Amino acid sequence: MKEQLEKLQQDALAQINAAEELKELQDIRVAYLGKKGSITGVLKGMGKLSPEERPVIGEVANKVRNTITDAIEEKSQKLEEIALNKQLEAEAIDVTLPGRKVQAGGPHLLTSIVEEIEDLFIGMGYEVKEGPEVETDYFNFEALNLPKDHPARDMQDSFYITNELLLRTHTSPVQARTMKEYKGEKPFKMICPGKVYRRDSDDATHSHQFTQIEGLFIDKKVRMSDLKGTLNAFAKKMFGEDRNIRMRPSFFPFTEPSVEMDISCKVCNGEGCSVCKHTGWIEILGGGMVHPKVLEMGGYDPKVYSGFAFGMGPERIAMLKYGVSDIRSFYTNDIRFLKQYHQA
Ligand code: 2U9
Repeated sequence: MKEQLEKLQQDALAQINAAEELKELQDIRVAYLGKKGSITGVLKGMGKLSPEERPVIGEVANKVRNTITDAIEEKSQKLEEIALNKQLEAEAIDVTLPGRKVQAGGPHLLTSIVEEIEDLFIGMGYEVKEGPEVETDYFNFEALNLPKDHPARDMQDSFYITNELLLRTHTSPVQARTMKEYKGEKPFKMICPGKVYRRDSDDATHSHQFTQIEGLFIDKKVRMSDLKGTLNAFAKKMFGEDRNIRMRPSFFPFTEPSVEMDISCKVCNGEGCSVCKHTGWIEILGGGMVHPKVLEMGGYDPKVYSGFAFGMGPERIAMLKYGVSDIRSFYTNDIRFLKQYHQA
C-alpha cells in the first residue's frame, strides 16, 4: 500500500506540474483527494492492515495528501499570478500616447447659408419672420392669388393633410400672415426662411422637402428699381462683387410684373460653359412687384401701398456657391459631406 501511495503522489505531482489552467488543478484535487479519489480509494483498504501497519500507512497517507495539497496550492498561486500579469498587460494603458482628438461638430452647410442670407437682409433693415409649416389652404394659396381652381396650384403638387390643411409649399404664407398682422397700416421689410414641402420625386435638383427664403418689402412708392437694387446688392455679397445680374420677365400669380434673376456664371465669367449650360448666366431667384390683389387681400390699399417680393432656395444658392451637385446631400447626413463644410 505504501508503494501505491508513493506512486500516486508521483503521478499527481507530475500532473500538477504540467497543469496550465486552474480548472485542471481542481480536477486533479478531485481525482486524487476527493471522496471517490484514487488516494481515498487506497485508504479504504486500511481496515485490512495489522494494528502495527495501520499508523505507519496512515502517516504516509497524510504526508502524501499534504504534499499533493501543498503542490496544488503552490501551482494555483503561480497560475493566478500568470493570469493576473496577462490581464494587466492586456489592459495596460500607454500614458505616453497623445490624447484622442475630440471630434468637434460644426454648423450644417444649410444652416450656414440661411444665416448668411439672413444676416445680409438684416443688414438692409429686414426683420426675420417665421410661421407654421402646416398651413391652411387659404394662406398657402388663396391669399397669394391662387384661388381653388387656379392651374398654378398643380405646379406645386402638395401634401394635403385635410381638405383645408397642407404642408406649406413655400414660405409665402408667412408674408401673407404678416400683412394681416400689420393690418395694412404700416410699411415693413421682412424675410421668412423655412422648410417647405412639395410632392416631387427626389432627384439631384428636386427634394420633397427643401428650404426657402422669401422677402417682402411693402411701403408707399416701392418701385421695381428698388427690387433690382436690393437683389443686385444681395447677389454681389453672396457671389462676389464681380458678378453681374440680369432680370428676365417671368410669371408668378402673386407678383406682377414678375422676374427671374440670373447672375453671370462665375466659372466662365459669362463666356458660356457646361455649368451655365453655355448661356453665361445662372438663374438664382425669382421676384416681382406684389400683385395688387395680394396687397388687397393682405389689407393694404394698392392705391396707397406698393411692394416687391422675392424668393430663393438656399440649397440652390449653396449648390452654386460651394459646388454641391446633389440637393439630397443636404438631407442624407453623410458625415463625409457634412465634414467638408464645417466652418468651425
Ligand atoms: C407675398 C407676395 C409675393 C414670393 C416670390 C418667387 C418670386 C420665387 C421661387 C424661387 C425658387 C420659389 O424656392 S423656389 O423654388 N420663388 O421665384 N417667390 S416672388 O412672392 C410673394 C410672396 C408673398 C404676400
